[in-house]
Amino acid sequence: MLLLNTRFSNDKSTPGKTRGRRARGLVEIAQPPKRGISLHLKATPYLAALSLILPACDHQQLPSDIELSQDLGTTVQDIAFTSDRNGNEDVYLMTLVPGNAPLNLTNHAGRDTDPAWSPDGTQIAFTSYRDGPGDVFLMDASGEQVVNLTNHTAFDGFPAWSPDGSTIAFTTYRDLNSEIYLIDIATGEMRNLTQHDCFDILPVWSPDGARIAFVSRREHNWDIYVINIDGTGLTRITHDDGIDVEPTWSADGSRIAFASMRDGNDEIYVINVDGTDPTRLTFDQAFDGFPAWSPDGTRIAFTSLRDGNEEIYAMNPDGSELSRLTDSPANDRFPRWRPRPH
Ligand SMILES: [Ca+2]
Ligand SMILES: [Ca+2]
Ligand SMILES: [Ca+2]
Ligand SMILES: [Ca+2]
Repeated sequence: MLLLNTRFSNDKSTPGKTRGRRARGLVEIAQPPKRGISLHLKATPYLAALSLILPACDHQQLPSDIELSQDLGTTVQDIAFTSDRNGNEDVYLMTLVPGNAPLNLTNHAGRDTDPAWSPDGTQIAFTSYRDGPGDVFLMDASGEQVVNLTNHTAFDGFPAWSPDGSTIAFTTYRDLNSEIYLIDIATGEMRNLTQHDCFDILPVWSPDGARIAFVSRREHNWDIYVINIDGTGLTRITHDDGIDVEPTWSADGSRIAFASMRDGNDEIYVINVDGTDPTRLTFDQAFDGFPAWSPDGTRIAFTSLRDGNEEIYAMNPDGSELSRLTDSPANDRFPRWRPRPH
């Protein structure tokens, strides 16, 4: 789940400490940002009691002894992700072949997180706090040519790159409530897409570039919405009293995977873009969040605390064939698949 205003913890908190720290952050998401406090979204594990009895289901039971595996069952692809394994948050790149250690792309003392690939796989947009309360930066996939794209005193972050490569959508607090803005990379021209006085966060582009899915609390509950790029056609996708966040489109554009607490703890779900057939994919009492659908449509990567610290996993879009992709005592989160060259 998502939090604002919390710091990445370098200590290896007990689940109880983690729950308390992040629960405070979840409360803060509803509050206006305070001066000097950065806006940042965080995983919120264990908000439900750990003793919660999960509802019975006929879903395939996941194996309890998942081996570390970098065999995705598909073609080799790279994943950018966020980790604090070097002492502070940086954006890393892992190549999913055995023996390859993740490469630290940002390697900066400031917080660097939330990678988003350019559609040709040559650049990464990311959120960095190195210049203040959060800006969208660009860099080459090698970590070079770092540029501050937004350069504004208010928070700007959570970038998403348009499929045609021309535009980046991002979350911004410059209007004193969070909105989704679109910025033309070449000209710097910006447009407020959401224009609503409630929270609008976490944009992701549809594969055809025509729509953006995002998260809003405009109906007093966190839900997934879809809107056309011209600002028309706003549609609410999720209709559940639980917190529904972190959308990611399927490659064919027909479905959206997301994270939700609707069943009492953070789990990954998938739903048709018309709002029908919500289906739960993960069944673990630990935190599961930050889903990312692979460009070839065959896998969904996500973050989970099921092995005691945040690691990145991948599964089929029906929840089967789970594999773990990272093996570090640090927090590894926010996976984003590198697009394959066209
Ligand atoms: Ca850093
Ligand atoms: Ca808003
Ligand atoms: Ca879970
Ligand atoms: Ca880890």
